[in-house]
Amino acid sequence: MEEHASKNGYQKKLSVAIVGGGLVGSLAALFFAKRGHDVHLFEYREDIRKTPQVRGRSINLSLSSRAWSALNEVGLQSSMAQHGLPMQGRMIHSLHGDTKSIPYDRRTNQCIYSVGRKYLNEVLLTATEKYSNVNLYFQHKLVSANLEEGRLTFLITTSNKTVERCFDLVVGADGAFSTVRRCMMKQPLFDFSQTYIEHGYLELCIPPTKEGQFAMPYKYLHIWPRGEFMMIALPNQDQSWTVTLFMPFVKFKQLDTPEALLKFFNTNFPDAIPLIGKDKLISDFFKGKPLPLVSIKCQPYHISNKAIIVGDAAHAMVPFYGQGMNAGFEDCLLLDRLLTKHGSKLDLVLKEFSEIRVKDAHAICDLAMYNYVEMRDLVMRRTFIMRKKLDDFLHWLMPSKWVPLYNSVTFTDMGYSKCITNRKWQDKV
Ligand code: FAD
Ligand code: EGU
Repeated sequence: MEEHASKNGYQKKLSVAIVGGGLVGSLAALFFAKRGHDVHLFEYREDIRKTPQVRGRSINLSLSSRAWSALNEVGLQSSMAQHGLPMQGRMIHSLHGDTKSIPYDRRTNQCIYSVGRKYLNEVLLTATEKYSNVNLYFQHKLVSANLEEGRLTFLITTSNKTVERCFDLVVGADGAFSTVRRCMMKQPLFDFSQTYIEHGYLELCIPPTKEGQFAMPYKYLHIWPRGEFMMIALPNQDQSWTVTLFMPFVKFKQLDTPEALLKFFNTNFPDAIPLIGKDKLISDFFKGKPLPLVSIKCQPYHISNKAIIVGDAAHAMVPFYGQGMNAGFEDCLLLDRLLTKHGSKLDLVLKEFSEIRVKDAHAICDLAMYNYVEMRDLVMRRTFIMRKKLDDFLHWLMPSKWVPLYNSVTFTDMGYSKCITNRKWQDKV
């Protein structure tokens, strides 16, 4: 077998299959390419660089520290930073239309960034093509696998033919409904659980003003918290906003006429109607259909020295912490660090990955779910706002000792489970 130099002595050159060319799969491909391995990335869909924006799946996402750390490692931090739109705080819209902003980090002015999913995916895929050791295969759908042997079977959707190939390592980055994970589930002692929440989400759009400007202050993540219903808006590069409406499916069903929809918005989000525009609200709402939100936990994340799952395939979470992609990117970074630590001893790499990652991934799944419940029940309660203010005050007083929960999740690389331990200590105080 071919060998090449690495920081950690000599490493075997591996043939690595990445299943899924979404955000996490394309980043994983970059990390393995950088190490000089033979990388083969298989994606079910067409090359997104050749297709227009599709509806469904969130159009833009918030990117924070953990994602930046990973992008930095593959040299993409600066190009993404130029493109992303910084959000320095949340802007909360009350029922009466007045707004209040709460900065993310009063002390050091750290921001989170809004980036387009499609753009980020395109940048990552294009970056992989700079490496001659990367091969991209679109319209290749994994249909079955023998993971112990690293053997994968793909359906080529353009010709309806199947191909079978063998790899040293299989990386499953095929999303919440992962086929790689389904194959892992045949293993004894594999834990799995999934929960759908009663809320679905639907995306709307606030277009730019006539003058081509943002219709709302753009350095913020905008929130309309209404207990049972909630809207969140993130800015886009073209001066528009993507607004995500979260609401129980039964409620979506009740809004079955334009009149019912307008009445609902008049009651709950009156200030959003002129921003979106009456006609556009009606047409966009009835064009789309609400999509489900699922939380998935499983363990372990690997099989011997042959297969591993990362990103949503390993841990899908509800979006109420803005951490799904951030956590998936952090998976890639951890995997890369373990490859440096253990060299070609893949059995050790994969085993330690599961050991470290399972508890942190379960922690952020729990935090996101807990936040869903909290947003639904008590967002605007006075005690909640008091807690946020006290948290921020103590953080200002002792910046290194007292770090509020959202702050440690969003702006540090502290393990997610440590963030929870930290919070429990603070709750006691
Ligand atoms: P995916 O993006 O699902 O990609 C999986 C890929 O695998 C797809 O391209 C798919 O076509 C392909 N695939 C699937 N099956 C096969 C197969 N059998 N063979 C070959 N290919 C296959 N995260 C954040 O960090 N910040 C946010 O603000 C944020 N907001 C969100 C808002 C909403 C409404 C939702 C739903 C999610 C949000 N997330 C956010 C989470 C984020 O979208 C996901 O965590 C992230 O997309 C996971 O990336 P992934 O590559 O693991 O999976
Ligand atoms: C949901 C959907 C505000 C994008 C949690 C904050 C989210 C995002 C918050 C979506 C909220 C909620 C945090 C960030 C972020 C807040 C956070 C949620 C981005 C606790 C595209 N959440 N999200 N918390 O603090 O830490 O601003 O769809 F409304 S970014 Cl639910 Cl920091």
